[in-house]
Amino acid sequence: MTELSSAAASELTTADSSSSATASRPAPGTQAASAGSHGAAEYLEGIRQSDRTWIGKAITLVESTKPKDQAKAAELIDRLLPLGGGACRIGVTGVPGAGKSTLIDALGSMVIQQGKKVGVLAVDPSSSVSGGSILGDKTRMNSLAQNPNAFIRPSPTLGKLGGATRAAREVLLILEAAGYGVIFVETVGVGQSEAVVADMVDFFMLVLIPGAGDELQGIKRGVVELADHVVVNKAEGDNAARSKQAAAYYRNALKLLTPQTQSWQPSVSTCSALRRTGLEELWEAIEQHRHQLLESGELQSKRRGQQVRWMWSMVEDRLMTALRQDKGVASVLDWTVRQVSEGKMSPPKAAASILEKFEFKL
Ligand SMILES: Nc1nc2c(ncn2[C@@H]2O[C@H](COP(=O)(O)OP(=O)(O)O)[C@@H](O)[C@H]2O)c(=O)[nH]1
Ligand SMILES: [Mg+2]
Repeated sequence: MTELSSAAASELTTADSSSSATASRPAPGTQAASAGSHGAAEYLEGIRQSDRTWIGKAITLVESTKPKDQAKAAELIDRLLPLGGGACRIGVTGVPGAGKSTLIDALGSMVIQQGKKVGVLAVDPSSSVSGGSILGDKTRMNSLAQNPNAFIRPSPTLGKLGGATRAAREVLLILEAAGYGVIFVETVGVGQSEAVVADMVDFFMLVLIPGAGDELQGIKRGVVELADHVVVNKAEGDNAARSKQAAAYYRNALKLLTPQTQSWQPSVSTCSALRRTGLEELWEAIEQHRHQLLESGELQSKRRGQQVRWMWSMVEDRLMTALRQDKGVASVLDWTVRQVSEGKMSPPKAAASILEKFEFKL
């Protein structure tokens, strides 16, 4: 197995971490006041010390929709950026029931035994509707939930994907700055969430189960194209042979696609998350991928691209939030929507009249 050297890891950080040290260094946990009254420096120090209480508080802060909290969160993120970048970020997608959480639990436990700390977050656009999946995930990650070297954080969606994206990226950075060397981001294969998650991780894997006949059941082709690795799970007992067939099918299918990165041809393996078999091979693929992309410089350029897209998604997010809150826009919105739906006004004209009313202020 290739171990990521610390020099290579620090190559990925965007700035000199010594410049991020803050003037005030209060002892974490000694502040009695409410979370809202803390300064960014206090959060920063707590995170640097990997204090779970402070990590939790910081996550609550970045997930907050209050403008005051958002300003503080932005400052915190600014200070955290130089501390981040060292973790191996792994995205995990697949249909509900494929075994993603079970696999993260098994793989996470394995890498903790190698001396690493593991963070897990979930981006689940359906949880605002179903409300129950978060609890489900926790019960499926029994080993990690009890492990002091693991931090599991289900990410609330704030009702829309944009909000989930923003918070998830920031939570990832908090965990990374707190010294979590391996971070898993789980997402269900719904809507655009896979693409969003693929754009915040280094390695994106698709978890499949050997399907009856149609190997592409429930999986959109676009998701396969995003994958750096396809793992066929539940490959045990009666399923073992079918899993091998499915793996062979995907090996061929992936050869026909243009790889996302020049230095990595997507790989395929089988495993049983339940029996904990095939995990070494899977981890080997993750490390190999990391090694190749570091060597070629593609990991750095990939992350640079992600940072720029993160910026644009925040711009879009804030513009849309401001637009929805704008009084002038609100005064014409319902009427305009009705005009368009009744065919009395063209969509371009309606868009223009909404934007005319919009007065953007930060
Ligand atoms: N037989 C078998 N069942 C598994 C395996 N991995 C997960 N499961 C089961 O599949 C169900 C869904 O697992 P879960 O991890 O919650 O799937 P997720 O929705 O993709 O996160 C649970 O009942 C698991 O126990 C496996 O390797 N073999
Ligand atoms: Mg799950």
